Amino acid sequence: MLSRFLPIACLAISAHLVLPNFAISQTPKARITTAENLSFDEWLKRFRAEAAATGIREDILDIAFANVRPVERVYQLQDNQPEFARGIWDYLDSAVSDVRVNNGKTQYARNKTLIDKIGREYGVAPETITAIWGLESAYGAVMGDNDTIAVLASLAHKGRRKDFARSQLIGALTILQNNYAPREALKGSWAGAMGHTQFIPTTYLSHGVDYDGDGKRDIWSNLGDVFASTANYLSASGYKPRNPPAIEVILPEGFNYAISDGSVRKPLVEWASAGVISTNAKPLLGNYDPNLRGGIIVPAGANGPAFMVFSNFDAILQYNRSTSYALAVTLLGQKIANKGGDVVQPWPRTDKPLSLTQRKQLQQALTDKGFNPGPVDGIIGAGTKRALRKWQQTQGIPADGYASLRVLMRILG
Ligand SMILES: [Ca+2]
Repeated sequence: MLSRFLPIACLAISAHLVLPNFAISQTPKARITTAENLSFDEWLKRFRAEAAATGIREDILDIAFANVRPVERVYQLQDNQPEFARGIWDYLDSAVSDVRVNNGKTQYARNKTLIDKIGREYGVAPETITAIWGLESAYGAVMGDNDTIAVLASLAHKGRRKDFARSQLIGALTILQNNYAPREALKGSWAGAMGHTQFIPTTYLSHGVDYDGDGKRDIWSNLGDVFASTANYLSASGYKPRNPPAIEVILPEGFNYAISDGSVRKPLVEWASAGVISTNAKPLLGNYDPNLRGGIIVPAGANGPAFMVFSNFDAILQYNRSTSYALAVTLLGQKIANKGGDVVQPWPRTDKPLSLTQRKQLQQALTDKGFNPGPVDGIIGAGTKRALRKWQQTQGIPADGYASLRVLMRILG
């Protein structure tokens, strides 16, 4: 899964605080693996031959790799797993800060005609387009100025995700060969995400849009291309206009937390009759489509806020496979549009995040007890949470899948 790789590392380096965009379309599987012990120049020679075999022209390869040298720091960034995970409330504090909200309102007002028009054409709420723009690049302020070809070549030469980087590098070369962007424009994050939208090359190729029709898909400086590319990707991921991505809800006493992973989807009317109520001034029924199918998530466990998530939340997750990210886009968008966005129920801010060692201890304990959380790698992903829920059910405690110190103490006995 994508979430098992870079997003964790990126929390630590986040110049622009957001998890960069790793939501990608299916990437072609690399056909030829490269040897770890080749020098960069030997690797490049071999790679150029492979790229040529896929149809990339020699003159494009010459232009692409002129003066390209390996970028050593990408390997540290890639391997940087933080000692302490952040609580989602810390992430949201920065992702949905007053500064980002106010900048979002200013930027939306400044570009309202264009964003509204593109929103109508693609069927995406203007505030969702604006919020993604705000999270991906702080509204274009932080796009990264790494040379995309150089960082991708470095990651394709060595490291943990060579095949992924290699397919992105072929994508970047295809961008040049298709003349969608000039060589000097290909800049972005250390991991290959580019421009205002932080698209990786394969996403750019599959969903980038030349909105103004000048022949370029300019996600670095043309805001029409930027907004249309974002809206096009969301629309292709199943985004539907008029429905919210998520709303905060209060769960009834005795709620079965085993289904609080968002996977059980029911019509809103059924949740309402089961006692789920809205936290804002709008009651659940009468303000939303009663047949809208939603699922429940509790990102910080049973002692934190609960949200009902809808298909538009899933579409945002295609952009970046992180619940925190999708929630941030939702709340930031609601605030930009003056449609709420304040979380009413308190986050468990006194919970200390588990250290890397403690996260591994938890996974090891779940493994030892036969709950199969997957690899003991300190990354609390879907597998660990599923295993934790199963163990919690055997203990008769809320099966919220939330990895807290309390739960660790209990499982260690
Ligand atoms: Ca264009």
